[in-house]
Amino acid sequence: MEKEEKKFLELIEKSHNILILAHNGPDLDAFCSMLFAKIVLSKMYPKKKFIAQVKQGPTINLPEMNRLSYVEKLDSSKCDMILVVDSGDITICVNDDDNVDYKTLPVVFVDHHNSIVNNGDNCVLINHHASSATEELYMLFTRVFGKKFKLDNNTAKLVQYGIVADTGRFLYDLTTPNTHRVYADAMAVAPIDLEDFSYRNSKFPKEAVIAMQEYLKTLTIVGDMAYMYIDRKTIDRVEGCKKGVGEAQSFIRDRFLRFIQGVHWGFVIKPDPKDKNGWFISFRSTKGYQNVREIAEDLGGGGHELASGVPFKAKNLNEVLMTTLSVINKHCPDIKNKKPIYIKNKFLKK
Ligand SMILES: [Mn+2]
Repeated sequence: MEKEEKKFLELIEKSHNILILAHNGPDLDAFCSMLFAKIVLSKMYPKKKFIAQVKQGPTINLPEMNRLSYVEKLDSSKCDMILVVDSGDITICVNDDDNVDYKTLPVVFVDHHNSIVNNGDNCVLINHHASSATEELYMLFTRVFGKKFKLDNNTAKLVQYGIVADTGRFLYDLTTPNTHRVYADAMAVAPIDLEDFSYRNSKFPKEAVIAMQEYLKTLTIVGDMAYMYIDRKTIDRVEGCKKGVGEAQSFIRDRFLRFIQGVHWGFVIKPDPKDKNGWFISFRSTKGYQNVREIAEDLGGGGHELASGVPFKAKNLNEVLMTTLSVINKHCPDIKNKKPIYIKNKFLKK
């Protein structure tokens, strides 16, 4: 057992009420790992209370999701320990108006992301860079509880959902042989219906269609790159646009942009709703094509070779677009010499 794991057990044994948290705007792996932790730890320590607080629920039905505690503000006042899953950074889990005393209470993080943040001396970090927080927790429980830890039908399903969600059905590089081994263990207990899950998990709200239409109007293809954007003015002008803009952006970015024949990479732009001079540029690419991390870094952002992003400050969309295109031209000389095809680009015609 590693010293962090020993510390984790020591802290739980000393505590009575343990608050379980995940990052803001939790994704499926965050919900699954919160529930997984709560169910397993409650069974191991029946006299202790484990409270998994959330402000919103998951978008699909998960086993035992009624065991999440819905709150308006996160509150640690009745707790003597905090367990954070699927994040290694407390500041993305707790907002200023929450009542979480993470500066004095002991905090244990069970995370799998690459970014390592120093949260303070009262914090313990367990992170082996697994595919998902659920895989990370499964390995942790196996190591610290040994044979006493056993999956039941519900926890087996949570493990599978978490892994499938974070690996995109085993497509992403973070899938390892161990990910498959853990998945197989869980599947042997109670398999989930992967087909049905993927179908439900790819749904988007009706409202997103309005913003999607606005994105599509701006589609521009230059060589093997494509881009789309939405302006603040459009969001304000077009009725119903605001509500679905976030979902529309992820759909356009992840499921449309690179799927146009001849297009292998590109970017989408959207305004930051909290800052009138703030914008987000998101790049996506396909293996074997453009390294979009270099471009994002040059614009002041970062990320991975095939998925990167930039928070950008500019007075208007034109400035964001022109800066982005000039950085792209610098990195990709062939793009520079290609003539853009505007699908319906009112913005540039002006
Ligand atoms: Mn995760």
